[in-house]
Amino acid sequence: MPQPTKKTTNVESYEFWSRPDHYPYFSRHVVIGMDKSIGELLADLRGRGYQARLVSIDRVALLHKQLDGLRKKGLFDDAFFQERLAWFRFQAPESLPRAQSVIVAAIPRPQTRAIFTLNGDRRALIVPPTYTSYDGVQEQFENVIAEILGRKGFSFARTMLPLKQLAVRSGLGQYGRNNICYVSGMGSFLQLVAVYSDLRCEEDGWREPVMMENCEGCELCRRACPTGAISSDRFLLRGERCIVFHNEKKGDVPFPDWMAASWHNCVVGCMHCQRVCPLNKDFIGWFGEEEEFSEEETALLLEGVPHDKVPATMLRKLERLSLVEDLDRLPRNLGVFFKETW
Ligand code: B12
Ligand code: SF4
Ligand code: SF4
Repeated sequence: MPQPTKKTTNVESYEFWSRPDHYPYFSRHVVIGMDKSIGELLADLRGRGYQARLVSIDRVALLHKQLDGLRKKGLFDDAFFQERLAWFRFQAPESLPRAQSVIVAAIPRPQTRAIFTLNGDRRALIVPPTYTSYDGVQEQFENVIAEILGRKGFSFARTMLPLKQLAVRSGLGQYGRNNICYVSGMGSFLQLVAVYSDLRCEEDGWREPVMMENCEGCELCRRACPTGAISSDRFLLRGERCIVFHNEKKGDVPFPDWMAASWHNCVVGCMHCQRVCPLNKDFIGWFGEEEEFSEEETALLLEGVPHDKVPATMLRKLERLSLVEDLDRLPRNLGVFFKETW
């Protein structure tokens, strides 16, 4: 394994992953000779607050190759891979066999907040960016794409691809040391979305994966991660150690013994490694919806109230935060915050 040539870049293979200096942090990548339709598409998306890139369909095989390479090196925990990464599909979509390109976009997303009270103990907990309206945001993007492409007689299809790798290699964003993708003007507060299209892409800004220059000499996220998921001996996240992997599991799966109750910090998900990041300082105070659950409502959630027994007003609060599908997880996930009183 080649050794990193820079002190703070502890990665498996620095030569291969090296950060090209001609890509200054958050520079706008300009594709020379970009097709007019593509230019108009990207400009239209930008006007709606999205940032997007287009890559040739041929790049999809490279996404596969990269993931497979890491797997063959034994860098993934088997159970983690099967549960979280085995569902990707790298073949051309059946509904669009003549797909020519992939459009990948970043959409700014705020955190939301849920406040719970039990026996006078009031806890304001965060629901991280992307959890609220995850599917809604993807659908909204598809509607926008349908409208823009439809005007020009083009079509699109859904993808089942690894989106961070796609976003970073397309030039849309860069990796933070915390393994999260950062995009200019959004920090890491964003949702990634992608679709196949039959828009032809002759040239794109494909590149090797890059870590942000700001991460060199910074270890704040690594030190803030209580589980060791961000480690100093490799860049790739140890997904099986990440709190998120565990608190997104079905509610009847208990947290592992090694996971201290004090490490939990969100209703679902985790914000430690994004909260401390200096590049999120403009976004960390950004909140969307906020809902407060009464003592009675909190007790119902901790008891594991089934969907059909949730009172209507409480259901609306859960819907606004997109927590209805988490009902079975809430007794476990919230229980750790009310250990003394529950
Ligand atoms: C599986 C998954 C998870 C897993 C694993 C996370 C992970 N880092 O892989 C778990 C459940 C832990 C998880 C957690 C979270 N997730 Co998640 N998750 C996904 C999912 C489904 C796939 C991600 C994936 O491909 N992982 C596989 C790894 C191998 O890919 P990768 O991280 O890009 O790794 C590459 C680099 O490590 C690179 N590499 C290897 N060595 C080196 C060395 C150097 C120097 C460099 C630069 C690169 C490099 O090679 C790898 C392969 O290409 C995507 C949705 C999707 N369809 O893609 C959402 C997604 C990645 N998740 C998302 C979010 C928001 C989160 C959380 C922030 C949620 C939260 N707040 O709780 C956390 C973040 C945890 C973290 N620190 O990474 C967003 C990320 C948005 C963003 N800004 O990046 C996504 C894209 C969903 C979305 N549609 O927006 N997630
Ligand atoms: S805290 Fe932010 S800037 Fe620092 S290493 Fe982590 S991702 Fe990079
Ligand atoms: S999301 Fe939490 S557990 Fe996962 S890497 Fe970040 S700080 Fe660590």
